[in-house]
Amino acid sequence: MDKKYLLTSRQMAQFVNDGFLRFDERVPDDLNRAAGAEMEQGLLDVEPMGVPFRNLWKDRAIKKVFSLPEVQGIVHSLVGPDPQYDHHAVHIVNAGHLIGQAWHADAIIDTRRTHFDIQLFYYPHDTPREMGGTMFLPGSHFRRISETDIARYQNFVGQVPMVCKAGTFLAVHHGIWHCGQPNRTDRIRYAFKLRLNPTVRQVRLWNTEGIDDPAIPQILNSKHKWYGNEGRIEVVNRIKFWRFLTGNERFDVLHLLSRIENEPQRELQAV
Ligand SMILES: O=C(O)CCC(=O)C(=O)O
Ligand SMILES: [Fe+2]
Repeated sequence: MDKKYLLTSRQMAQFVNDGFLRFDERVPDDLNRAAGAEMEQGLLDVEPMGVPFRNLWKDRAIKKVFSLPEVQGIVHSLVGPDPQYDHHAVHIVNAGHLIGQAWHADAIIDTRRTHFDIQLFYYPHDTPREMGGTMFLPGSHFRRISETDIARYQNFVGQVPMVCKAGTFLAVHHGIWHCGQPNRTDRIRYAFKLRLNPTVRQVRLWNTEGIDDPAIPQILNSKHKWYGNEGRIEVVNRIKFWRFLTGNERFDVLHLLSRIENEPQRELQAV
């Protein structure tokens, strides 16, 4: 894998913070059209969970999308070089469908704290706001919920609708909260979601040149507004995740984790 396609340490830190990374207009138009046609025509069958992703959809345009060097570099950086197919879905929101989907996280019956799957969301055509887009909540991925536990919420400060041009995709942590938005246009909206499982330990899989960049603790300490008073808990979650990703068990930000790890065992005797 050519290093230039791998994520940088700053991008990884941003992924740790937000639970996703966004890549705008990366897929060429002819491929967008061909992949979009495969979605419209229902040509992309569900495959058995756990098969190597490399073996799937060999003659399909969608496979060409996921074989673009940049996409491969992103996948490699997050789940390694040879991930497993978990499932995919072609998300279809009909023209004039005015009901928003409930906030949820996908397929979470999951007690893992550090190991993670990714979901790639790919938008083959322009998705203006009136078409909805998928709404995402940055920084929600550590708050593990079971499917639609959060469905009673409507809007969050800092939520981000995927308003984008054709050929845009996101790489998302599996815990992220999201929901499909109403489609007020007279065109059907398509979005493709692919979930991949790692087959290797997710440690230093990206371009780690900038791993000691002093900007990283600052990135990891930036809070999302919707956290309210609980911002520091999320920074602790990020520190733990960064330790897992880097293998550096001493990494800390503002002494937050080393303070709570301080449990001295030495007993002094009164004289
Ligand atoms: O339609 C969308 O943009 C998202 C749909 C979704 O998240 C789902 O059905 O699980
Ligand atoms: Fe979903």
